[in-house]
Amino acid sequence: MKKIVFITGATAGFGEACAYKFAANGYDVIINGRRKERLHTLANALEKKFNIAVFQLAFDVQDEKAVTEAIAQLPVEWKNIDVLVNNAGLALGRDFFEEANTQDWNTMIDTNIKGLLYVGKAVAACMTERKKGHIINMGSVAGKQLYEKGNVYCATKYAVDAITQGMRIDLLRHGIKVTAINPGAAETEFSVVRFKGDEETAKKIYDGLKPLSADDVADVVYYCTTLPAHVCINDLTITCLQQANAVFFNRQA
Ligand code: NDP
Ligand code: 8X3
Repeated sequence: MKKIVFITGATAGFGEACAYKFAANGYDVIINGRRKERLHTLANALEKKFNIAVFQLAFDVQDEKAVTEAIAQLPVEWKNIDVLVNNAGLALGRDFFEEANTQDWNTMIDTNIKGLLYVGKAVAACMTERKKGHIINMGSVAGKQLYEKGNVYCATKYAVDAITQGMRIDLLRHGIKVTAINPGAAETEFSVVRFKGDEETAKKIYDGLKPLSADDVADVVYYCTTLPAHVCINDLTITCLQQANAVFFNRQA
């Protein structure tokens, strides 16, 4: 029987790369994001290339009702979710604390913390029934260390770290694996979103670096799911060679 992976934030970046990686390895894939057109295009590409089935679930992870209803209404055969990649998230702004926009804070908190919780809870309910499954939460090096002007984005990723630990403890009795993946700088749409469409500023983040790619991260996410049933990676941090942690980089001129 084919395995099923559910990926949030699959319309770009890590989520999209994970969809390709899991599909290439024979998984049927549930893909989520808000941009329906991108979901359609991705679903068609995956079905054609890998001869697998794709289920599209367009919703905003911030909307608790939409999340709960979408997952509750999955056809029964799609509820046998083996892996959740709880990845949807964003940074908005990079500002000193006293200058930051509180609406940016609200959106980051609602997406990165509350959205991850809503999806995690709804999918965990499918997994506890079967007494198996693997939840992979997308953290960040920003959840391990603070950097200047990182304030609330970093706080949301510290929360992902704490939530991952809490989920692992509470889901222990159900035999469900829970993993946090914590990438460093990776060139996706992340910085363009953070800087609200300012592509020039976004590009500067990667000046002098060969950053991680979305595929690098997807390879690591997939690897975590390939280990024997009794082995669980709890927490995995991945950076490019030129990054030591959230703060220190060795940029080349
Ligand atoms: P991208 O901007 O490339 O992709 C983000 C994805 O999240 C998109 O598919 C977007 O889809 C989705 N998304 C955002 N908000 C929502 C929402 N409210 N509801 C549903 N989907 C949403 O960024 P990355 O792939 O880089 O980021 C993915 C995750 O990785 C995030 O959690 C981010 O914090 C984390 N991360 C990123 C790093 C980086 O350097 N790139 C490093 C460490 C962690 P849509 O707009 O269609 O809804
Ligand atoms: C994304 C990586 O360093 O921009 O979580 O916060 S960083």
